[in-house]
Amino acid sequence: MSNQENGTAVSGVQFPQTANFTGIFAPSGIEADVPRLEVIGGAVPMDLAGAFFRVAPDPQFPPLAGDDIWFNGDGMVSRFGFGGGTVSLKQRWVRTRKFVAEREAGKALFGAYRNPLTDDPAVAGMVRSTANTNVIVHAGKLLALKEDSPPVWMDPETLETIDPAYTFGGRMTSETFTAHPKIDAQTGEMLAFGYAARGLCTPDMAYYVIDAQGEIVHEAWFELPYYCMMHDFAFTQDYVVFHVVPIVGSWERLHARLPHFGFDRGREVFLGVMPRRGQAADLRWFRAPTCFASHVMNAHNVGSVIHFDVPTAAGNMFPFFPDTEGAPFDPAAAAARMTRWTVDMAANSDEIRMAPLADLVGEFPRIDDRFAGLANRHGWQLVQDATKPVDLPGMRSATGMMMNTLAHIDCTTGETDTWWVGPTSSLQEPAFIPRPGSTTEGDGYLVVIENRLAENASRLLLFAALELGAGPIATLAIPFRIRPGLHGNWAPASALAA
Ligand code: V55
Ligand code: FE
Repeated sequence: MSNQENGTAVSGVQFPQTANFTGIFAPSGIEADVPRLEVIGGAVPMDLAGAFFRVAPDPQFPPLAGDDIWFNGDGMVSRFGFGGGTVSLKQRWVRTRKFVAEREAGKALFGAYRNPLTDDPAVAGMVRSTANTNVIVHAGKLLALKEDSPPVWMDPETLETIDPAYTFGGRMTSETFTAHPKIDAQTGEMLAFGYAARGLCTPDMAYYVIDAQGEIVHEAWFELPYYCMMHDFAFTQDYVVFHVVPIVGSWERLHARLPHFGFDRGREVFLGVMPRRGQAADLRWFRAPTCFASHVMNAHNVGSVIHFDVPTAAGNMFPFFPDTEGAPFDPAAAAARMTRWTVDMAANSDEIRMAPLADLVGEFPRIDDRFAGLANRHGWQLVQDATKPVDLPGMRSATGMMMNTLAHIDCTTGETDTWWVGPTSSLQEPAFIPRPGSTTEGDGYLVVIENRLAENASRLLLFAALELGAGPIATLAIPFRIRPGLHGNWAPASALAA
């Protein structure tokens, strides 16, 4: 239960006393096996069987450069195992090539986020994955993902790392694989892409269809309008949809030791649409004036018309990837609201139409994943409700990444239902858990980690997914602090046994 296992002492670790390494962002470094979390309120449904996996950046060593961004920490995977009304917790660092090399050296060898020019020459050419962005089960494998590298294959029961650079039996020739692959519940297929697929800062994209058995059965290669952070995408029954937003990067930036990415307000936004089994020649680009969108809620098509639902902001959401022209970060422009982007493959126009779906400010949208690619009625997301008080030293309102509210959106009416976590906590991204035996959209639960900021502690909360306002149906204490994470997914017991 420490970062000293396997005999290599990690002593004298001293992290920088910067905002990225203190308070809620203090590294955790805790690998743990907790057989049963204490239920301190409500009850966990007896029939819930499966696991909620999530991952957080959690640096093993102090950074080479003296400070570092949150996005660059080593992936630490948490596995909340549900069964018989109890929840266990297992937490392990992913044994990436980076993690193993640095543990052997007893210090950091890799430098700045996505800048190999800042690495120790000893690791030149090594896969740089931190595997810190998402974890998802497909075809019996737990994949820990970082969008600059191939997946890391882990055992979904033990969290043992099996292959630190999994290439689907050599079939994947892209150098990278997205952290946001999508699973089509109707077919069991996983749809995915890699950008910078032929090397860092290249505009090359590879698109893959992976069947329910985990075999790559289709691929397509094409070029982006410009190199940028291709963080997420969407699919519909008939199409895949790629949004291109101006978080741009270049070798010039890397040589200048600037952050890999910066926001370029001078560039247009594009939406690429391609049939699911299409090739580059079938891909069509639509365009809109500059804006920013990251995580997609869902998409669907009605014939040739594609609806793509995504929290959309006027400007940059990431202060650590600054404006390329030096404009100061603008929190108002960073506010994202759920927006429907609509394009028509049969139209002559290449316009992207945009219309609001809800007036909440926030991010991290989720759906009942059984309805991915279909017209979903229900959506959930985190919200920054700036009207609610914050009772923490140094913080006056719910700005920045201070997600203080969980929301349900009825996409057919625009109505919302919210639950505020209180003045001393924030929330991590939720995941939807279907109620065992149910097939109706939204029939299930939301699982979410609460950051208890005043006491540096964490809890696991379970909600009835369509009754958020009623508060959690179960509250579980976690005996140590869980570092803020990015993404995670539920896998039912049947998917773990496969
Ligand atoms: C994101 C997170 C990343 C990353 C790129 O939008 C994008 C989130 C945790 O790392 O490398
Ligand atoms: Fe993400």
